[in-house]
Amino acid sequence: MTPEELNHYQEHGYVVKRALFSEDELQVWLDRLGALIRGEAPKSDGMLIMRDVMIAKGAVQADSPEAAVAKIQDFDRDPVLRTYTDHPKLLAEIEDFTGANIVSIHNMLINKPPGVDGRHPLHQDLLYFPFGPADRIVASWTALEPVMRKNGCLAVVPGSHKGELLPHGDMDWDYVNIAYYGALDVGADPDRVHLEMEPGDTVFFHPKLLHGSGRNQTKGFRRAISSHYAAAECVYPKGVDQGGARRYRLIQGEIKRGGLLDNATAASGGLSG
Ligand SMILES: O=C(O)CCC(=O)C(=O)O
Repeated sequence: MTPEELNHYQEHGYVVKRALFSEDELQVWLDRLGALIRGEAPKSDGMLIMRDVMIAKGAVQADSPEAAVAKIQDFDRDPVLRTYTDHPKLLAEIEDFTGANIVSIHNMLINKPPGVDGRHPLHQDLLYFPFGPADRIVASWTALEPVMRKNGCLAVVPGSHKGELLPHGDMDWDYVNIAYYGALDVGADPDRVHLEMEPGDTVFFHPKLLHGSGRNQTKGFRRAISSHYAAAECVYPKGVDQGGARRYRLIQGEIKRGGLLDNATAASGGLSG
């Protein structure tokens, strides 16, 4: 990151790097997404292929297997998709936020098919990461195809990362996908910026940044690939359940005593020495 990009991130809670990946690089992940949905590639351990709620409830009929899927969660053990999470071009940027010891904590492909509601309410990802400091956690989100307002691009509330983690809950909408919780008390219409992006553009954002996405009103998909990273130095507050950390993986650097992965391995003896 340049000093200007880091300033932008610190001030607004996000920064977009244009054309970080080429279309050839993206095609490998798009092909794998299709193969997984069609059952032509094996689901890796822990992977969840999540159907859209409107399809699952029979409110809309999908005209292809692809059109039924909202997202694929937790692809960290998929040998093809994890080349995104582990990509040296990404890690070079991620290191500016986490430092040298980088842990993979979550990843997903968002498919956003046409014909369903598919909105994601404004929320803060820190809800899913009960450890800190929050400033040492960061998301990458890469457009796999053109992403614009019409197909439900990301919307962010600049500066919201400077506030607290808000209470979250269920939205009062007819159809909301499982675990798409929304931040409560955000006000009727907070000032949002819509992040229109070309394939390969990548946004990095803070876990307290309020963000969400609109409905896909086109006939195509709006696909993106995303990973979350944390510094191995991150710690859980006393008494917080650390069960989720069992799935975390060190990508670069070393496990730190008392940090994320040391706690996760505590049951099997923790770190030696
Ligand atoms: O890509 C999107 O539509 C939003 C994804 C997101 O924010 C999430 O799944 O937490």
